[in-house]
Amino acid sequence: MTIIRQSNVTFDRWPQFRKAVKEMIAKGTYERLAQIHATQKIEPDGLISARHRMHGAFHGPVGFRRFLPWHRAYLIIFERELRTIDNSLSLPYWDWDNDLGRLIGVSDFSALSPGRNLGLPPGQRSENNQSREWEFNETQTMNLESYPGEYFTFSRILEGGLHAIGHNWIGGDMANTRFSPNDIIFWMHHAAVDRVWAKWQTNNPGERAFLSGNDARLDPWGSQFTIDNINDISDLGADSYSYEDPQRPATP
Ligand SMILES: [Cu+2]
Repeated sequence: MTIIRQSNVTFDRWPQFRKAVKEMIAKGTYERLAQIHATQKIEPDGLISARHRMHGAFHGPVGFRRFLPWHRAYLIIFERELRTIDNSLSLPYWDWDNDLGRLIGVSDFSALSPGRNLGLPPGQRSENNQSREWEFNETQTMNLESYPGEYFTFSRILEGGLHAIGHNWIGGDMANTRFSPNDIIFWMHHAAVDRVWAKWQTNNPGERAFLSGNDARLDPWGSQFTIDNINDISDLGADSYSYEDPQRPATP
């Protein structure tokens, strides 16, 4: 396995990463990928929703089950593009707990997004008390990694909790359910979510998304990914990857 996803705090290839993303933007690849998340369709009941049903918040139970595998495939497609340009690259993850709102490596880099509306890093006070405060905490992340329950509940807690918190704390396009991938931090935030899932999977080897038929199709990628192979990040052939652990305080 050659692909190791590092924390944004320790990632050592920012210049190469920026260059590759700029190239993706220039070629139109970045926009094409971002559009996949934004595409909508009209449901039989007349509601407009995301074509790929990848969020529980909008698609109920099926969405909660598709959320993690669908975004895992989406990140792999993004990482493949990066590596086509420079195969020394991998996607860093936003190390919520060590980064502490500093956005190391990505603070002044927003890809297609016009801007962010950031919340306050820990310990900073707003004068008018109206800014959103930093909401991540390490204990929450670690508790989720070792969450003892089943997949559905785990996924629901992860999507509605840490995942939603990150989108909203960054604000701007990131807080938009369609256009969030316009901001480069989208990919790193979702890698952080994916890392928590990967960690949880090693603790709960029997737990699966339990999707079948059309619900299990990770569209629009045809049969490239199936629920079975996407479950194991070390068994994805040339796309196999692993996560470098975040730095954690030593347990006494
Ligand atoms: Cu998201």
